[in-house]
Amino acid sequence: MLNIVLFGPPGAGKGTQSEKLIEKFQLIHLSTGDLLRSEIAQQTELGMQAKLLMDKGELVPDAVVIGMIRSKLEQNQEANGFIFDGFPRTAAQAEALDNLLSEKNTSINCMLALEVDNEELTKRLLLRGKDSGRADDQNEEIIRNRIKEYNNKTAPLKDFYSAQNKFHAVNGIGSIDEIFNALCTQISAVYQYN
Ligand code: B4P
Repeated sequence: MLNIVLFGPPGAGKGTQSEKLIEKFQLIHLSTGDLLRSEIAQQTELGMQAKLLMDKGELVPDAVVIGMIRSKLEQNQEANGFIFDGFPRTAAQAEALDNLLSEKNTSINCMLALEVDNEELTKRLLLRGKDSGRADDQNEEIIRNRIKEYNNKTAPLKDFYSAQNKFHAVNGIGSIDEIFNALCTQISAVYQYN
């Protein structure tokens, strides 16, 4: 199996690059942001509670996102592997993911971190906000809060994966294809493929 954590601040290009990686490596895409937005669209109880936090740029409780990932792993027992996009975002989520995968006799192969500066992130998200309608992309103050949440709670996960020798940084500025090629080069260093 090939299991990749795609990491980076909001707007770094995780969703964009995930789409290309799942096609090339035939992986299942697990984006907690997409899963939460789908709950919101269906107006479930979970979705309505998550929306209150997401609209402010805050993280949703660990138990909620861990539960969503657990059930997706169970629904995809025969997968070649997974791309975890936007998950884990806290130390508790990273530990839970290691445990869930070890129950399935597998593990994370690598964490690929897209590096993009704050000015570029804000520019990209405000641009997406113009046509996506996403409340969390509309306003600079909310975007700054998302970046703050990332720096406080998510960025420390670099150390968690570095300690396992799984952390690899990739420049997230450039064309989508250039960044994709750089990600594939990193994957080929840890995983044999044709
Ligand atoms: P996510 O949906 O994960 O949102 P994101 O971080 O903003 O998305 P992403 O980084 O994938 O955006 P992309 O670069 O593709 O999370 C939203 C919210 O959900 C969180 O704030 C939180 O509240 C909640 N949540 C999700 N997961 C959670 C978890 N595990 N725990 C707790 N809460 C959780 O796209 C950005 C834009 O950049 C696009 O418009 C794209 O076209 C553009 N772009 C991409 N690559 C580019 C490039 N190379 N050059 C120029 N533009 C580029």
